[in-house]
Amino acid sequence: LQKSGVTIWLTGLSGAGKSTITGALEKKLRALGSKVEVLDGDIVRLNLSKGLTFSKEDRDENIKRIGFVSHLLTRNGVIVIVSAISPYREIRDEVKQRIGDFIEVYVNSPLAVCEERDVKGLYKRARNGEIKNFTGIDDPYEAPLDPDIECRTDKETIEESTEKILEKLAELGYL
Ligand code: GGZ
Repeated sequence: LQKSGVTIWLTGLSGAGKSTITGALEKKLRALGSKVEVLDGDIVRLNLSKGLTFSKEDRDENIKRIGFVSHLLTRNGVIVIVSAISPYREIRDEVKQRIGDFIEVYVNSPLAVCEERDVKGLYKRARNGEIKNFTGIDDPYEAPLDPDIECRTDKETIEESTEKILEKLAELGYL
């Protein structure tokens, strides 16, 4: 019997740790023999969503496209890991309804911590005004009200965050 696919959707600020958790989770799932695909916002924006800006309209369009592809994969038994800021609640909820087999993970680290890490130097540039509409600085982030999982990446390790997601997958029968 083929197991049902599922979309694991990681939402959170830039620098919160979405990509890091995604990488660790992908590795674990592959080791377990699962079929996995990753849709990472900054890579999707080089391909599927090339040319889209960071306006609300374009962010929503980006999320719709990612949601569409995730749906196709999910219904074919793939475990899809999405890593995208996806700052707007309404479009996240819409995608969740559409896909059904969906686990929302709030990758939550305080803005101050993300800004302190500033892995790519983007927060500094946003503070300087070199980048406009940067999430958390001069653009909104609407946190999930009732996520399936919350990872406090400022307080827990990558391993702990990854384990929580794996446990949830097992609990819901996706593993
Ligand atoms: C937020 C931005 C912006 C602005 C460029 N706001 O941490 P990163 O660098 O590597 O990933 C972020 C990525 C955000 O793309 P998403 O597709 O995840 O966003 S959304 O879901 O809102 O469509 C960040 C970089 O692009 N980046 N400019 N203004 N992040």
